[in-house]
Amino acid sequence: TDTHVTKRPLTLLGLGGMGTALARAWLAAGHPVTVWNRTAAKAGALAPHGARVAADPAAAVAANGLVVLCLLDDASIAAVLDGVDLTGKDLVNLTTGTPAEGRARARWAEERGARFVDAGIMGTPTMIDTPGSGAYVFYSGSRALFEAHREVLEVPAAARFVGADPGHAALHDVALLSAMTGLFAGISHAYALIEGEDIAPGDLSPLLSEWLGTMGFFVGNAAERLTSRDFTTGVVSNLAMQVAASGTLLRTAADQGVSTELISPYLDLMRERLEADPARHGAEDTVGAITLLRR
Ligand code: FVH
Repeated sequence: TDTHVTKRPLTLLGLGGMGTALARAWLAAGHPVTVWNRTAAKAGALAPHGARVAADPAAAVAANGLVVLCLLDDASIAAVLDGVDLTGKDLVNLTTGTPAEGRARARWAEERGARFVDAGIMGTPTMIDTPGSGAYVFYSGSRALFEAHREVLEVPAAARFVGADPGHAALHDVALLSAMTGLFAGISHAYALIEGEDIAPGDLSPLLSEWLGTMGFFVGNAAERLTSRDFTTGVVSNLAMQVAASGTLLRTAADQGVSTELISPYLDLMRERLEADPARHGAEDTVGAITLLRR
């Protein structure tokens, strides 16, 4: 059988690095894909791979019921789709945005007669359609839309539906990216400490990887304590000790001539929690400091 007539068609708006990787994945899987991109050459480059190139966003949207957006940001969605008839369309927004933008975009789509899911891509273009890469996509919003197109959506990367609130895909995305940012900050500080010493970055690298893997227990520990609100039972390394030990981190940085700007905010938060009630919080797990962040 000809897979091109049995696979479900879709439209993709936005052919940057990520959009092009997605288009190639759907085309390789035999889905008819109609594409449009502001810079026409990027759309033209996909024609030899089987893409149908639309002349403008309106024509691209009119071509199929399923319309996928992979643009730079929320503002570019407005620039591309304002004035385009979205009645009866199923919009899947793979453009990275904030939870508030996801919710506002869902209302905007509903007002125009379209169903909507927002999404957050956890992966880079090179991880798309690459078995074992670990890439996946968070989706939230219309479950009916998601279930109707699940098979198509799972072609480029695995799909994880995280609820009916259209802001929750972005919230999951940003939560994970924020954790990654702190992790990268800590790793950057560690490498800065050894610069100029007779320790090769390549020698520290496996030690860092191993240590961060071991310390990954903090993720589950924090979840359990934030759920139970019990910061005291079974504490292994208490806050008083951690704050005292943080002096060693700060003095070592000073001795090595390294700025503490990447690690100080977290150390300051632990100290603030301790100083609020040393007798009580000193014996707690450091997870309690998280409660100070919602100010
Ligand atoms: N690339 C990555 O590693 C990350 C992985 C996680 C998800 N992000 C998000 O995915 C969205 C698209 O990212 P991208 O990598 O494709 O980004 P670019 O290569 O910069 O392409 C941007 C596309 O958006 C078009 N565009 C921008 N502004 C406008 C506008 N005002 N009107 C119409 N189109 C616009 C741009 O068109 P052109 O420059 O080729 O003409 C590209 O198609 C993004 O949200 C990431 O945060 C990627």
